[in-house]
Amino acid sequence: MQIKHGLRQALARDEMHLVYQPEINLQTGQVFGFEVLMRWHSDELGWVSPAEFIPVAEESDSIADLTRWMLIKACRELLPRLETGMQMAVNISPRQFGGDRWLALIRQCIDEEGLDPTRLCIEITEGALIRDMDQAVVQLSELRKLGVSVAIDDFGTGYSSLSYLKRLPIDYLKIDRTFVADIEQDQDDQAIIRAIINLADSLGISVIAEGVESEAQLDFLKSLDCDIAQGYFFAHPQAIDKIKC
Ligand code: G
Ligand code: G
Ligand code: G
Ligand code: NA
Ligand code: MN
Repeated sequence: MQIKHGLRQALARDEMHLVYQPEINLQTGQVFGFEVLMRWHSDELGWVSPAEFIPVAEESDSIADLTRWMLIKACRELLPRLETGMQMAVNISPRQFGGDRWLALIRQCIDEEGLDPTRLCIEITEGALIRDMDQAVVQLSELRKLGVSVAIDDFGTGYSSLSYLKRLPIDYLKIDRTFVADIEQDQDDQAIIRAIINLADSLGISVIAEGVESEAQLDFLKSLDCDIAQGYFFAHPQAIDKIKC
C-alpha cells in the first residue's frame, strides 16, 4: 500500500495522533510553550514519519484535512492544560501558504474552539515566504491583526537573502538543529548562531534553538543569550498525558 492511499483513510481510522514538545525559556527555566507534531501509525505501513508523509500529503491535498484535524485536536487537548502565558506552536506547510483556507481554519478555532489567538504561534519554513513575498506580507499581517505570532522554522537552511526579515512581521526565528548539533566543536556553527542571535536581537525578534541534546550545547546557547530552546535534552515530543507544564 502506498502512503498516498493510506493517508486518505488515516483520520477516519483514527491512526493519527499528536505529540507535544516543550520550548524552554532559558532565562527563567520555565516552559515557554509546546510545539505540536503529528504522528501516524498505519495498520498496513506501521509507523510513518511526518518527514515522509507530510510531503505526500502536500502533493495529494490531504494536507488541508490533516491540518484541520491537528489544529482542532490540539485546541481540545493541549489548550486546557497550558498555564497562563504558554503558547501552542503549530506547523503550516509551505504548500498551504498559497491559499487562505488555513487562515479561515484559525478563525474557526478562535470562534468555536475557544482559542486565544495570542497563544497561537504559526511555524513556517523560509521557502514559503520567499516564493511569494507579497502574499506572505498580506497573510502574516492578517495573522498579526488576530494576535497570532509567527516563527520562521529551520532558519538558516538554504536562503541567503535576509532582507525579507525586515518586510515580514516575524516574532521568532527557530535556528535549525543542524547548527546546534556540533556547536561545541564547530567554530563556523558558533559564528552562525552568534550572527543569527545578533541579527534577531537588532530586529526585535526572539530566537528559539532547536535540537538541543546536551547540557554543553545548552550552556553555549545561554552564553550567547539565546532566548528559548527545544530538544531531547529537555524532553522528547510526548503524548498529551505525558507532558509536564
Ligand atoms: O516530528 P518530526 O521531527 O518527525 O517531524 C518531521 C517533519 O515533519 C518536521 O519538519 C516537522 O515540522 C514536520 N511536521 C510534523 N508535524 C507536522 C504538522 O502537523 N504539520 C506540518 N505541516 N508539518 C509537520
Ligand atoms: O517522537 P520521535 O521524534 O522520537 O519519533 C521519531 C519517529 O518514530 C516518528 O516520526 C514516528 O514515526 C516514530 N514513532 C513515534 N512514536 C513511536 C512509537 O511509539 N513506536 C515506534 N516504533 N515508532 C514511533
Ligand atoms: O522541521 P521541524 O523543526 O518542525 O522538526 C521538528 C522535529 O525535530 C520533530 O519531529 C522532532 O521529533 C525533532 N526533534 C526535536 N528535538 C530534537 C532533538 O533534540 N534532536 C533531534 N535530532 N531531533 C529533534
Ligand atoms: Na516545526
Ligand atoms: Mn524546525
